[in-house]
Amino acid sequence: MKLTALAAHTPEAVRAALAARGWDAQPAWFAATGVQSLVVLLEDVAEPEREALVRWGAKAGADVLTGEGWALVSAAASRLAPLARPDRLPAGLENLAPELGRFLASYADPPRRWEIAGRALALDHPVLIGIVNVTPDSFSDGGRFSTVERAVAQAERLVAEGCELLDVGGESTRPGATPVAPAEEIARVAPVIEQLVRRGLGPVSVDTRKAAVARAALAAGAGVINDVSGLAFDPDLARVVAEGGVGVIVMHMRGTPDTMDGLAVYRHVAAEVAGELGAATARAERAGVPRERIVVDPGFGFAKGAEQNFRLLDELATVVGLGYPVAVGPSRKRFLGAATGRPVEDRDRATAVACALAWERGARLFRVHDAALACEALRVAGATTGNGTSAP
Ligand code: PMM
Repeated sequence: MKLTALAAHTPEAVRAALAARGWDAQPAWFAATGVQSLVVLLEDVAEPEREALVRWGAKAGADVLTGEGWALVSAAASRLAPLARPDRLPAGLENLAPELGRFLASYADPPRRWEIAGRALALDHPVLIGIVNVTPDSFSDGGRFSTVERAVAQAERLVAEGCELLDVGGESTRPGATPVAPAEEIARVAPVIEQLVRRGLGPVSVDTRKAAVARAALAAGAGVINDVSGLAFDPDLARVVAEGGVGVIVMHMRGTPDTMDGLAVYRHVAAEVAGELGAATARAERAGVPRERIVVDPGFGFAKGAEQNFRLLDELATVVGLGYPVAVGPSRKRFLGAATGRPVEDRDRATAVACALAWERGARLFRVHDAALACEALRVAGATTGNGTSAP
């Protein structure tokens, strides 16, 4: 007998092994995702549910680690699947089926498109979002592109380097930045968005927390709202997204740029960020935003210290498990400086590496200042790991 240890971090190795032995594409993919080992953390577990889980685990051959109110369940996807089926659920676990069913469905068939205004962006390859900041005080390129002409020139360069979406922002969200009145923010972003759309340099997203600014940006032709507050800052913003029929990036943060650094306290950063993002997407869906229009973003650097950002990058698959496409924005941020010792103007290589790692863990969209380096890194990452793209 000859033994080969297969790479098990994605279904790819098993799919390829079966395909090489004559299996058709579809059954090979389903079998490969089925044998993939998954670990789910269950919280708010009542005592009878915990007992039912332990009994099920012993019978099904799954590992169940539990404490008061929680359980970690580790098993192959195919073994977990019956727990998501109301007709095959063991008694006492009825509350588990809907959430687990949703997770398993998006795990086996991750979102392949993101619906934005009037079109969709395909997510079978890394999608670069180019940053066009029109703020006088943004932390990395503050002031350099503050006129419309300069913003357009920067946008042209970003598109030439491979960006598929341009993110225009008129308010810096770095810690301690001066808040900008809506009228001033509109005066900064609307003319730029109008010019970009007129020149066919789009689609365009607007980086704002405010409903009034979002409305003006949509009128100017924006197709996406990127809200760093995760629809928490302005209660009207979710409705503007829903009524505008546009895409939305729901980012995780806590507090406001002024207070966020003091709120970077987590017991388990990836699980808490995913939980809070789940609450934010529920806000969006309650306001009438269809699931297909929502992208989530863990918000690197927002209410997170360096170590927490790296933990989150490593455990990004936890955020991917929410079932929405994931965007990341590590570009030039402080945590990359903490690891490399490089100043803000020399962090594009570190950004490119962070993007490649994020792709490997399931991120699909990458918000960057310098597109050329990130694009190169993501081409290599994309060619190496399909991350679900080999699904038939
Ligand atoms: N970071 C910044 C601003 N907007 N939006 C999303 N979706 N994700 C981010 O990580 C993010 C963002 C801060 O960086 P900047 O001042 O360079 O734009």
